[in-house]
Parts: sequence; structure tokens; C-alpha cells
Amino acid sequence: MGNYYLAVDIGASSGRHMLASMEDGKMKLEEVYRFPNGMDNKNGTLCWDVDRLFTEIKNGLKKCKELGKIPATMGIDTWGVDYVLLDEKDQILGDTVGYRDSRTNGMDEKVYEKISLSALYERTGIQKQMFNTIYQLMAVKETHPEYLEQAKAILMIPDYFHFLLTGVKKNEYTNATTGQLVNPTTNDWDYELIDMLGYNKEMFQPVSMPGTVVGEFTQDIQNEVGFNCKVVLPATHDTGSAVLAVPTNDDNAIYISSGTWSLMGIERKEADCSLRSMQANFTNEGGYDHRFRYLKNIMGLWMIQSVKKEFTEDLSFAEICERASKETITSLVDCNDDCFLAPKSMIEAVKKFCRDSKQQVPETVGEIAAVIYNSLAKCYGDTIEEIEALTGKKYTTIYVVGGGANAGYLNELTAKYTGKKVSAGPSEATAIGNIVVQMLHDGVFKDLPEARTCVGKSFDVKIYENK
Ligand code: LFR
Repeated sequence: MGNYYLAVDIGASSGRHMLASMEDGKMKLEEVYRFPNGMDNKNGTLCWDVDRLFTEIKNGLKKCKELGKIPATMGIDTWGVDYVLLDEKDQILGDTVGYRDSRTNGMDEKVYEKISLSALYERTGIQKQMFNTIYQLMAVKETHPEYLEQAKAILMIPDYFHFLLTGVKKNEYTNATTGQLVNPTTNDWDYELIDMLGYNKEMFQPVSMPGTVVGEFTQDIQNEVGFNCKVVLPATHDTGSAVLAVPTNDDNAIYISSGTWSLMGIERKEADCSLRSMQANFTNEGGYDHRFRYLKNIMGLWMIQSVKKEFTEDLSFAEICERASKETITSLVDCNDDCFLAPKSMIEAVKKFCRDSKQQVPETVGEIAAVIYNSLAKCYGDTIEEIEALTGKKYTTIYVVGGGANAGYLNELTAKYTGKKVSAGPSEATAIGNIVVQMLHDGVFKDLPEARTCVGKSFDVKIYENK
């Protein structure tokens, strides 16, 4: 029996502890613990409860101990762009505000007073998203400049949890890049940009690559969870991990990391920071082995997760898909419209979009879901056209990975709207990608292509073709 490796994968709606090991040349995964997540409305501000999340992280570690399956290494990944600022006593300054909060409204203009949008893209290669760390820090500078002055460290959310486990502060590369303050050529913080914006330079730690050892559990953590473990940086940005688990070595593959967001794109060795790329709003997020994720954010299953909470009936995702598949409504919404980012009611937002664009307004559960699923698939189709135009290549297959790979109805629609073959799975791609880096660190695989071949052999994928 080989080693166990533990991925703690925390998404916007839930977190999970996944233990992995190698058996007969295949990766085996076992979920040992799961917990809910979400942004809480704290006096009108959307916040993450990082204290509770850290308790859940420790609960999952205790579960490993109980099972007698002690991991050799572990690593944490979460959604991107959010962070904490720590003072000299390592206490969090202010709230841990979530990326859907509206505090960044208008912060783009404040940033552009210092640097133009195009100059910013040219030096970071990161798409404009109002929630990027760069705009969030501007919101702090505007409302609580003292936090920025007092901050001794900025840690992205997974960096913070790694720090609580080990006492070591590191800024991991893949998550740092999404924030829009890293240079894609030097792969380090763009200190000149940070200076221009008047952010405190001292709080940034040197950027560390995935595969780097953070440290071992502190004595306190060891006493509490009952064992010691080495913490190894995965690609701490969940999308960075998910894309590592795309089960192919075909350089011409298009992937969709499908979860709360749908991240659709390709992998590239060089960042494309051109004006054309900026206008299409593609991003160049840093990845393992300096492979850039050239992709686009699409609103994703967040829209379905949100309407599901509002439906009076308690339905599973499968039931919602089932109902949607029976509908004939043809109305479509633009999934990337900001009105869907954090609406008070997603159902109302979808209806309003249809009403305003003079389309049939969906009324039933099935109709609302059908509009959302069809709109997502349509958006995938449009995005492929953009990728093909930008790269001058044709792609044959779309690899859907992540929880959304289980949505068979959406996969069928994706094949229909794109005209491509759809390969769906693995659904636990984020945890698998997290573990891939730990296994690479431990010498289980010699390189990423070998790891991806193994992922392809180890997990089920389902093929959908346009009929
Ligand atoms: C997906 C994701 C996306 C990022 C968004 C906000 O979970 O990490 O990659 O753009 O969440 O962080």
C-alpha cells in the first residue's frame, strides 16, 4: 500500500476532504469529509466565515485520524481572488469580504486613474473581473486605508489556511496570478504596478510555485488533530487544480471546468496579452509548470444553484435537469451579464432579462432551468468561436471536468450548441488536480503528461455527440 495524499478542496458552495492513493497503477479517491460553504450577509457585506471553514478543515483531518488513514502530504485549494490582510500579530484586519460583494463597484475607475485598462492587461494578461484582488484592494484603500498601512501580510484564502496549519506564510503562484497583480513573464508580483496603485509592497510574500513544501503542522495542530503532516502547495486556485485533471495530453483540447463558474479555454505555454485578446476578455491565469490557462469566465452553475434555493419544491439537480429537458421555451439570456453576479433573486433576474429583451418569460421550474441551461450552452458555443478566431485553430473535443460534468442534460446541449464532441468527467477534477501536484512532488509521476494519462485511466468519462 502506497502513501495517502489529502486534498482539501473548498468551493463557493461546499468543501471536501478527499484522500487519494495509488492502486494497481490507478488513482483511487475517497471522500472522507464534506461541509457546506457560502457567503454570509454580515451587516450588508457578503463575507466568508474563515474561522468556521478552518474548524471544518481540522474536523476533516480528525476524520482521517479516526479512519487510520494518515496522509503523507496535504494541500488546500479554494476559489480565487479573495484574501485576508494580517496585522503584526497575525490577526485579520477587517472582514473577509467575498468576491460577490458590491464594494468593488466603481473601483475600476479608481484603478484606471493610475493605469489604463489596456496597460493593465498588457502587463498582467488577466481579464477584467470587477472582483479581482486588484479592485478589492482599491476598495480597501478607499474605505479603510489604515488596514493597508497596518498590513504585514496579504494571504490568499488557501495561503491563510496553510499558514494556520504550519505557521509559514507563502503566496502561491496560481492564485496570486488571478488577482491581477502578477507579471506573466517574471511570474512574480508586479511591484511597479503595486507601487503605482499605492498598495503596501511589504505585505506581499515571494511567490511560490505549486509543488513547494510549505511546512509541517505546528505542535498545536498536531495535538488537536492527532498527527503530523507535510503541507505541499497544490495549484491553490481551484480552477488551476481542475485543469490539471483534464484527462488528455492533446494540446488542442478545449476544457470547461464546470462548477459554480464555467471556466472555458485552452492551455498555452505563453500568455497572450494582446489588445485583441483583451477585447474578447480572455485571461491568462498562471498554471503548474508555467502552463497558462487561456480562458473565459462564464457565469456557470451558480445560476442553477441560485434558482434551486428559491424554488418552493426541494428538487435535486437531476430532477431540475429532467424537468428542463421536457420544455420547448427558446428564450436565452446573456449569462455573462453582471445582473446575474449576485442578484437578490436569480429567478427574477432571469425573468427580467427575458421580459426586457422581448422574449417569452419563463414561469415554471422547468422553463426557468431550460432557459439557464440553454443559455449556458449557447455561451459555450460563442466562446469556442472566439477561441478558434483568436488562435486560428479548430478544436474537435470539449473536456468538461468538475461537478458540472454530471449534468448530462447540459452536456447534451453543449454538444448541440457547439457541434463538438463532449467528454464529461472526472467530476472530482479539482481534488484530483490538487493531488496530482502532491504526487508529482512525491515522485509518483515523472511529469504532468504521465499524471494526466493516469487520470484518464483511473476515472470514468462519458462521451456526448451532437446527434
Ligand atoms: C471558480 C473560481 C474562478 C474564479 C472565481 C472567483 O471556483 O475560482 O476561477 O474566477 O471562482 O474566484
